[in-house]
Amino acid sequence: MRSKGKAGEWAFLKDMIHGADVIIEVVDARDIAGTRLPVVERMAGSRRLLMVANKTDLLPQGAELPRLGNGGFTISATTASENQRRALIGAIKDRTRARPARALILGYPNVGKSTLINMLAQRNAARVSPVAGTTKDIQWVSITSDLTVSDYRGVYPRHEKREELVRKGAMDVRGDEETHAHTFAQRIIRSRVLRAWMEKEFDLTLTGARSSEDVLAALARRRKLYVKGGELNIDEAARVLVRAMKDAPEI
Ligand SMILES: Nc1nc2c(ncn2[C@@H]2O[C@H](COP(=O)(O)OP(=O)(O)O)[C@@H](O)[C@H]2O)c(=O)[nH]1
Ligand SMILES: [Mg+2]
Repeated sequence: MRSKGKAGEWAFLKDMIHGADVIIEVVDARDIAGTRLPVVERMAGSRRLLMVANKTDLLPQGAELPRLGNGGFTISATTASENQRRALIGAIKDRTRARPARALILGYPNVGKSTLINMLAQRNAARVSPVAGTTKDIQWVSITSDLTVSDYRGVYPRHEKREELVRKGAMDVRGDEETHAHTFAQRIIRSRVLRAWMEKEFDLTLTGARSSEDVLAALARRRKLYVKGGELNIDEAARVLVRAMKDAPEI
């Protein structure tokens, strides 16, 4: 487990987990297996653990909601109804008899932990940002008179590969968009779902696109992105694609 490589961080988290009544593990509904935190799950124990799969609104149209075991919850923090909000509060409180209950929210960077808290609290209590690594310290937010939830920075397994973190939206790639845009463009070529998404998102056609260069060139052409002298501005196309990636139907 790591976050900014700070020594003692893991020991701190362990204490936090032991002190909390409920552990809410937020995962990305588009890649549940890839955004789980097995170490946290083990430390929390199944009785206190509530898995919440967020961003269901980004799943491909017509896709079935993932089925989670052990009373897990699927939600879109940005579009949840009042009924869903109440149901989630109920599910959290069902995990403990303690009143007030203290729930600790943990998950990868950018899965929507802060957004989820703001939705529950019905106010902007936690800072939300598309940039991974925005929530720095632990922050307790009161949801109801008998439920308090904590916001914390994103965590992930220590040995996780950088490309995997990028794929999961857990790492800030500003300044290095081109490399990542090429990787993503290659996935677009291979995935029918991503290809259809990109064609619709940017109103273009990828018929005949065989390489990541073709994909970025198609985007540059469609957006009329040129450098001086009339060549396509692939750098800018890469930045546009990277910005759009976080809302793709597959990660
Ligand atoms: N489409 C969509 N975006 C979301 C959802 N929840 C959060 N986001 C976005 O994901 C990004 C990261 O959210 P944030 O709450 O800061 O994530 P955190 O790092 O886990 O606290 C922001 O751009 C949010 O607007 C959701 O349910 N659906
Ligand atoms: Mg946050």
